[in-house]
Amino acid sequence: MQNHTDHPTDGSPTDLATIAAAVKPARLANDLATAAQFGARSDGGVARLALDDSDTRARLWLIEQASALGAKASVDAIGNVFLDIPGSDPELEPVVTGSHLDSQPAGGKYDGALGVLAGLEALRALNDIGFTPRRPLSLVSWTNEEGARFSPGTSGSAVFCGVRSLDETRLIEDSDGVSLGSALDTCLAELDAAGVPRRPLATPMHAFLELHIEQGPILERAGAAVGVVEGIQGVSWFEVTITGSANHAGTTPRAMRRDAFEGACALATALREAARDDEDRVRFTIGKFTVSPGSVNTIPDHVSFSIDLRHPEALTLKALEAEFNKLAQQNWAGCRATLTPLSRVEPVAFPATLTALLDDAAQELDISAPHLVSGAFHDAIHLANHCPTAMLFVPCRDGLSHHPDEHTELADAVAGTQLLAASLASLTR
Ligand code: HGY
Ligand code: MN
Ligand code: MN
Repeated sequence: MQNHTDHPTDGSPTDLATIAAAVKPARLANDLATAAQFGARSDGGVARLALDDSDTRARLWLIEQASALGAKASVDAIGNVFLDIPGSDPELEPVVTGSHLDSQPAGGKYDGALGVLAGLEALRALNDIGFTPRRPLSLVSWTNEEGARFSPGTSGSAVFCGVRSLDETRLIEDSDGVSLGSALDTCLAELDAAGVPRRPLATPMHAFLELHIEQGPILERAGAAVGVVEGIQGVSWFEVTITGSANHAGTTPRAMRRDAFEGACALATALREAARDDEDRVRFTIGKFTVSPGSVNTIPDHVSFSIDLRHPEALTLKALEAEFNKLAQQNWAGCRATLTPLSRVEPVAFPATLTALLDDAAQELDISAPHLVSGAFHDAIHLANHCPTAMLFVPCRDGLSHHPDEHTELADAVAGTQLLAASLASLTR
């Protein structure tokens, strides 16, 4: 097996084992603990919603950390923060790693943050051993991956890659009516005040690598510390509304009712039934459900709920969407329903050339890293159409995520970071 060695400016060979050994577990643990303070919840979880004050402060902290090792910070028009390390050949396209700092409202310490901080630790480790990349090397933190405050998610990477327009994205509003654009301008003003220069969108990249927690049970069950991700399943988000008529809860006979809650429950059950598959590969979730006018003694006239639908095959996803559209056109307890698509991202497969490089590095570091497909979406789903892209996963306890108890063993986080650092070094040659 070819030994991936590289010669930093001082001429000493840098094999992958030396790079991996330069990763410092205590430094990574300390960064994870510090980042978790931005938007810390009393139950040990994190609430760092996209472009809120905690998110902005976390970005400024990250910029400070990376600038201390010579990285140049910059920010683009959708708020993606880049930290660039120059290469010995600055004309070459950069190798980029990163993830997101925003969290779910009742999120964990690792979703997104681990990918950003593993990237920071990789830069530090390479810096500590005097490794000068030939290609520039960048760390990025993408804006609004989660979509919990501003839906849909992956705004930063989607706008960066030209998949969605900046102007349309700025108009998205949160549940308080605050637009993404106004929250973004507040965040950008802080970064401007800190002297962070602007940069263009869609800058070319040689490759993008993202480390992330698996957010599922596969790696833990396999007893693996790291996984090489081959692709990401497709995802479609919808909003369903049911319109009936409000009336008095006590006086209105059943025959006269057009109860939007009754209609919504019947439709939700029918949609769930349509999504039920024997192989348990379809992922169907109703995560938000609102009833109005929301009074104990008034029959609801408006109900809306969200649908998150996922599958690794584009055709199956399409067939289910068609089935959902048919169901929404039926009459539900005398009420009318609408099914509005909010976002749709096709499944992506990562290039075998890149996953093979990760396999080689894992083998050289004696890390066993099984392959798997991601059930969760990530910013890599858009980067996959911008440049050669792949991901590394580390397990999380009981596969739990999007939950305050989300946890990844430090040893697994370190193994993933070591493989990331080694793979970045190989790619920047
Ligand atoms: O929803 C997702 O798949 C991602 O974790 N935001
Ligand atoms: Mn994530
Ligand atoms: Mn997430």
